Amino acid sequence: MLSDPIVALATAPGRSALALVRLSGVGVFEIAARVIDEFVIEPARTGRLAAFLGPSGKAIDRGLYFAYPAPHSFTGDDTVECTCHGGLVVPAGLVAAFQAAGARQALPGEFTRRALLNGKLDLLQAEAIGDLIDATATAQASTALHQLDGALSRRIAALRERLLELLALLDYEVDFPEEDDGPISRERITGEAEELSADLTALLATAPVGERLRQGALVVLAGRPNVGKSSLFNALLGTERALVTPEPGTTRDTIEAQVEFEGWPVRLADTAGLWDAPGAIDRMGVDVSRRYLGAADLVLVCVEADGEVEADDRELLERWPSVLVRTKTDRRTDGPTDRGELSVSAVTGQGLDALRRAVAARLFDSGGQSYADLEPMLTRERHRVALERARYELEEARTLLEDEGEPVLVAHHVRRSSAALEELIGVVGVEDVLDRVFSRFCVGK
Ligand SMILES: Nc1nc2c(ncn2[C@@H]2O[C@H](COP(=O)(O)OP(=O)(O)O)[C@@H](O)[C@H]2O)c(=O)[nH]1
Ligand SMILES: [Mg+2]
Repeated sequence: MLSDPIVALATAPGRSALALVRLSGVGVFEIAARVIDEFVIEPARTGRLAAFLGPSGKAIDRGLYFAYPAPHSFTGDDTVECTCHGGLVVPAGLVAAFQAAGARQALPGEFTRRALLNGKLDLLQAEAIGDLIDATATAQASTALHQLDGALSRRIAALRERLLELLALLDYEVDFPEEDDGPISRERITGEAEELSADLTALLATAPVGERLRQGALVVLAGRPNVGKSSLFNALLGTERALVTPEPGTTRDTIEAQVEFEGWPVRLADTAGLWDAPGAIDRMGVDVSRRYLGAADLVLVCVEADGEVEADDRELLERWPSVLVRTKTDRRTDGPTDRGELSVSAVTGQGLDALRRAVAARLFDSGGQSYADLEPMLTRERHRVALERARYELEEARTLLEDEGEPVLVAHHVRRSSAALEELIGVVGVEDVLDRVFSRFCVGK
């Protein structure tokens, strides 16, 4: 049912000072009155201290509750939130009491889904809630918050509005075809279509960095054995994750870890590197390295400070998006390294901050300006695919316009372009899109 009463623990289960239990749907105030001692709705949205009672009337806990009469709640339906003590017993007991009183356990993302159906937020904002919760780096969180705030939604809505205006101009031409140079000139229509197409393209250009930002950029350490890749990996992580020995070929499997460079999300990978491996296992390690190189957003090609950049290294530098990193600078005796080269020591920590800064800038900056300042950004494949479809349909319309095609046909493509944007925001209830988006949510969201 669309708004039957649902209940869930909104905070992470386990040991904690407090926990939040959320109840929403039609009839939740009656259900709340069976569990919360002396429950009152008014004054709304105001915390009141009360005893929470189990089905037998025995107290489960004492805590605060808030009543949110519709439509002034997160979901848009009548809602009650209870703050109780944390841990394994009390929150579970409270959820069970609400279930015994007539609510059902919520499905993953069901609260947010209702908020969407009640027009409290759109699909882009709903996704942003998930991204904000899943963020591991500050830049991810601020982008998600911006999207939750409606920045991307407003941009998409404005584009859609202009497509609808274009449609109105075309309709006018359908209705009054004889007015050759009537109030609306063809130039005006083609000019507007061209501008719109350019704006769609500009927004699409944010997708690579936006998706990289949401998922974390993959940075791969590569280079010949023993140049200090694993040591650098550990130093950047601040823990001894990868094994380090003076023996070549210590690293076989690729190890990946989530780190933050200057607030930006990076997935750092330590590889075996590419080399003429003697044994079967070593060769498997080299194969894995190769796959990682193919997926990398940036490859750090490591060469010892007093070593030569050899043919293998040069090949890596030419083939992949990469930077040369000079390692073990503490051992170098003959003065500073070449300017513009990154040089680090895993032993002294020298150059690590500069490396983090340079990598973050390379991955997330554009001409000195951080991509995050050029918000809003497309952060998901779903966004990119929808926008590509919108642009494709608009291009079809433009081709027809140039060929003096039928305005009805042109309008058809403009309408499809606008429909792609509507699906993106969730204006039209495309159930399977909703299912896909919400299946990744946790219960209580
Ligand atoms: N002096 C010095 N030795 C290092 C440094 N980084 C790595 N090493 C040494 O170089 C050897 C190989 O290091 P390792 O990280 O396993 O290299 P990998 O094979 O490229 O992963 C080990 O004996 C390390 O102790 C460094 O910054 N300074
Ligand atoms: Mg290693």
